[in-house]
Amino acid sequence: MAADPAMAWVGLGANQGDRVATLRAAQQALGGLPQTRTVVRSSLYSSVPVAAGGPDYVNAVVGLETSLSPAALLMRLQEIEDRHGRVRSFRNAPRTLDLDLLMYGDLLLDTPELTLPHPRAHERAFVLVPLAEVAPELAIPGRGMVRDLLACIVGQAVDRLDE
Ligand code: PH2
Ligand code: MG
Ligand code: MG
Repeated sequence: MAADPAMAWVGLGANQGDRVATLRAAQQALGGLPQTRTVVRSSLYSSVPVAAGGPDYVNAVVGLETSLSPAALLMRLQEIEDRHGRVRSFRNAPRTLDLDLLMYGDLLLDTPELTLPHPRAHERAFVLVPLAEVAPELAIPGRGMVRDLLACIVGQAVDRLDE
């Protein structure tokens, strides 16, 4: 039985390898997932690592309409990360591809595998700037509207890449 589709938001990041090519390939792969279609994609942005080391990150967000469950979608995200050579070494280690499930509809979830909304999305400009480009009035459940959250952040420069 097909579930009602939900709007899921995925944050994409990379700070190793050909970051732009990887993010573009990942955007394609997300749109190609079963029972899923891409609703909106942000531009790509660069920023220095927050609470982490290594080269600058390239980040973006994608809005998906999906009938995959949160757990099934998370598994698919990890498969795409793995196909792009993701190595899981230490927390916040530099990575070829990071696909974070930021939100799944209005769902609030706190399990060892998955916390929704993403526990740090509301305080990170590298998530909020691309979200504000495509969905400034989106509410992050329990946190507030993207535009308002972004207005509260100081000192996290995020630059849009020319495409
Ligand atoms: N991801 C992290 C840690 N720090 N900093 C930026 N600028 N962009 C990221 O995607 C990022 C980060 C852990 O996933
Ligand atoms: Mg992350
Ligand atoms: Mg991650």
